[in-house]
Amino acid sequence: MPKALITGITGQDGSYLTEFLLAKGYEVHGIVRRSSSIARERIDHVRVDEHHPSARLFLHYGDLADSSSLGNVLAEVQPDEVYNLAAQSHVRVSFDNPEYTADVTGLGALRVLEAVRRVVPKSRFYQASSSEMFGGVQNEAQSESTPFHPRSPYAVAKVYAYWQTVNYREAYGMHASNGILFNHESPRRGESFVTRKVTLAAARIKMGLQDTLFLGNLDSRRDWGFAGDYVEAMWMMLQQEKADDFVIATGETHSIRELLDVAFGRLDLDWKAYVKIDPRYFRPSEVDFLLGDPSKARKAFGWTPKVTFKQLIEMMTDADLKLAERELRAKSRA
Ligand code: NAP
Ligand code: F7E
Repeated sequence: MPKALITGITGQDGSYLTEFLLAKGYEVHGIVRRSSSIARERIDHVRVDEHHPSARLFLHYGDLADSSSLGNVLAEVQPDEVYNLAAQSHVRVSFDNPEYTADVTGLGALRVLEAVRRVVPKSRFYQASSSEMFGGVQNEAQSESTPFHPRSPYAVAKVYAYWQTVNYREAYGMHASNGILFNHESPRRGESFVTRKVTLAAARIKMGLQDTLFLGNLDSRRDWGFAGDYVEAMWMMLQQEKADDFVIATGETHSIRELLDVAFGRLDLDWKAYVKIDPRYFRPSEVDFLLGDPSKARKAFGWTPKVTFKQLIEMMTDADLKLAERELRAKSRA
């Protein structure tokens, strides 16, 4: 049975990748942080007692800031594939916590690479690289050959991790690949990212639980896809004979205004009546335009996205409406 180790297993992508790999017959191991509250709700539905003979999902304490924990878990698990998804992943927050972001998102990837090289050098390695690395590029589709111009501490840290991954491939012959993923979302997206913030607010407004939505820049454009489609691309990359770097995107770009149209429109609401601008959500330097060209991945291993932008935002809005209905019921019982 193939074994995979996932850092960031409790995050949006970690949870979809876990489901995907379990369905493919893998034994899945995840690194989790020790935190004061147990935040594992995204993977609770696939967890069974680890002592049960049929168990195929195992969690280990570790941290990307702690190399010894990474080496110890790799030595114990001996994975065939390592997916490095852990990061301080919020761009706005990275301006407030730049050093921490550099440590976890940048150096953290180096720590995982170095532990893999020392302990399990034959393992295949996936680095969660990001379209934020393109940053300042304007009005043209971004591919693997587009130069990077990072515009946040987060993006700078991801560029560092990207090049470490390339260097470990070239210097040590490791099977190490970068997936340069454009924004991908789902009903499990963190509530402070803009898609989820919008779909949750639209649903709560519909149920009378909220009357205003404060946002920042409504003019930026993103290439938004569905996280469930994108984790399949991560796995496909590691099945290639030769490691390489691939852009994963839909090839379509939409503004925050279009996002608002679809989410509020789904609930027969006009967002202009509820949205207010709060400059606190502006970023010191913004990425105005992202549009990915995924043709290299399509040609190499046939990956294409299945869920469209409209289907994605409607799926998220419908899921958040259920949550808002539950919240209203709980309130009326109290
Ligand atoms: P996410 O939901 O924010 O999940 C981040 C994960 O990293 C969580 O499991 C978190 O654990 C873990 N983590 C944070 N700091 C850690 C540390 N010091 N040690 C160990 N684990 C730590 O992110 P996501 O959206 O799933 O994204 C997955 C990866 O892809 C990230 O690296 C992100 O930067 C990158 N990426 C995301 C997108 C996107 O649009 N979603 C696009 C391109 C690249 P806790 O649960 O304990 O907080
Ligand atoms: O912002 C604008 C904001 O925080 C998208 C991460 O997963 O994808 C994500 O980074 C846009 C920006 O995602 C609000 O200014 C307006 O232009 O949802 P976001 P992001 O910064 O693109 C990349 C690919 C990653 O790698 C990251 O890990 O929306 N915006 N008003 C807002 N954004 C937020 N969060 N909140 C607002 O109120």
